[in-house]
Amino acid sequence: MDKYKVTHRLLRQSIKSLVNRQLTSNNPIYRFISALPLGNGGRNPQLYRSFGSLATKVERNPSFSSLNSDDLSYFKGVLGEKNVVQDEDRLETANIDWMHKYKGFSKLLLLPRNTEEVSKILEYCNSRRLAVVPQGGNTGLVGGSVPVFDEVIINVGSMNKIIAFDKVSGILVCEAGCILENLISYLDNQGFVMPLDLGAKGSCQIGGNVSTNAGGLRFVRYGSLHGNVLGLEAVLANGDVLDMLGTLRKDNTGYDLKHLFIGSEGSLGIVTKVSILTPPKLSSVNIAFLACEDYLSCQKLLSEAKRKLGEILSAFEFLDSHAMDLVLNHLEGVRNPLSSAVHNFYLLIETTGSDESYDKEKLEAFLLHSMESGLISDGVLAQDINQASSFWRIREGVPEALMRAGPVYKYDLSLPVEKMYSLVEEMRARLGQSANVVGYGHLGDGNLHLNVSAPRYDDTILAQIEPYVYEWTSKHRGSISAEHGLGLMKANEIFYSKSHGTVQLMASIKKLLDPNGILNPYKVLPSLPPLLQLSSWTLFLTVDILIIACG
Ligand code: FAD
Ligand code: 2HG
Ligand code: ZN
Repeated sequence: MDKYKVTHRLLRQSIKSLVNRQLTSNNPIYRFISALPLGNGGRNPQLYRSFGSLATKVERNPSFSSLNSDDLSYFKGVLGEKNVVQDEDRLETANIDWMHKYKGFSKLLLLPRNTEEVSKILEYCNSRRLAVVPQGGNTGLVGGSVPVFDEVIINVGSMNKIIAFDKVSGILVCEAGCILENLISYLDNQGFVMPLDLGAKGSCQIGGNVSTNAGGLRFVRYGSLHGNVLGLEAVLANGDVLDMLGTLRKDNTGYDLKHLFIGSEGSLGIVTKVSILTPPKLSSVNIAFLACEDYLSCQKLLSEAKRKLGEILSAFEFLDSHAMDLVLNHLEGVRNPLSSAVHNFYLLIETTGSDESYDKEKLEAFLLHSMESGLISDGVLAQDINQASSFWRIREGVPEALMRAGPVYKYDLSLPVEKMYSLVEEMRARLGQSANVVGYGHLGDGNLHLNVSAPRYDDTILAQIEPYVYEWTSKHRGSISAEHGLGLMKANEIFYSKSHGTVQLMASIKKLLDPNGILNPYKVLPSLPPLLQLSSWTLFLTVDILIIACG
């Protein structure tokens, strides 16, 4: 018994000295790894350093193979020459994320056309220990959609068929490569709406949306994809096809495993088909663009809107004056629909209902009352569809405007609404003139998009932001990822929002479904030094079980 205790202590010490060299002690990954039982590694590391996070330093896992000519022949045999892409220009695009912040070095992009092909290539990659990164529209904002090193990129964009649509139930079944905007148009023609809408709709794929559990602009009305996705088909790392493509609203036959794939960012399998519940399109949509002078008024307006607009409220979005300035300065053809006076906050409120005169009356009465009580300082109601889209363009255009402004540090936080904007103000005070701190987001869902627009990517600025933002969020019991996921950027920060026990269980699930860790490595779960990656989770459990067994 004592022998085991001593061994365990020695192992812990060796791990600690290893980890100490790599991480600082105030980093939660340090605190986690220091509890692990065995360590070595860090030999001849191929290091990856991104600007996304101080802690984003990872090494290529040496257990992964490198591509060879036999691999290429195999893929060409399965997919055909033209779906095995080695063209440098196309690879360049697929290796870089939307923000141009994360860059990988993949030499291969595979374009399967059906589930069987996905299954064959994954089975092969698994047997050869070739790491892969599933990629959709590559609009992800956390570095999850691009390779870190030389992972093979798999994009199901050619799988873009609508399989079925039931006009009675509103259930849509489609392939994972369908572009979100195409689904929105298809449903519109059928008299239905997609429960998900977001600024990247022109490029993102439904498989990518499901894999990130994207939230978007109508979450306040239709809720999460965990509720709207009724079923899916996914291919596991070993090539097994999991058919969970149900179209039932109610099904309590045991564990509902589709949820594992919603929001797991390609780390557990490749989503190939999806079934989604879509609500009917209602005839009356109204949109107001409003100004508030302080954040408290925005909050009060939100609680009033929930109470007074209740069942017709379909969006409640906000942006501060910094976000508005960026949009006005960087996007062509965008103008402020309100009088030229500068306001501190802008809100976009949308209602969707079935009775035109009743809905409009309701919204107008709400706005009038809010104006009289001083919550709103100015406002305008869209008179036609063009005006409505110009209001949406302002809100949806903020990420693009930020991109055009230059380097940006993005934080996507869930926070209690009353606390949310204090973080933006504190960041402004911390950073002074060195950066432009911008706050906007889905106020109705308690989701802040804190963006720091800087003249350049700079470790000094980053050190002012992180870990402060994460600690602040954790202190207020928020989430460090409301809707964008963890990707590479926040894999090592997971402990700010999840307990050690939860992360261990997540890692066990990963190990079970993807024992060789080939699916989107270095993302979502914290990365460990190479030898730890090999077997740490099993060892962790084994040694702890031994200790428990030996008292
Ligand atoms: P990608 O970016 O290609 O991939 C994202 C992740 O999903 C990666 O980890 C990837 O490995 C994985 N993945 C992709 N396809 C599959 C698949 N078939 N199977 C398994 N894994 C897969 N997000 C929001 O939540 N709300 C918003 O309002 C919002 N607005 C945005 C606005 C803009 C302008 C931009 C650029 C991004 C926005 N995003 C938003 C972020 C982004 O998450 C979404 O755009 C979208 O969900 C990503 O889909 P994608 O097809 O581009 O996936
Ligand atoms: C949005 O709501 C997106 O516009 C992007 O989620 C947020 O750019 C961001 O930080
Ligand atoms: Zn968002």
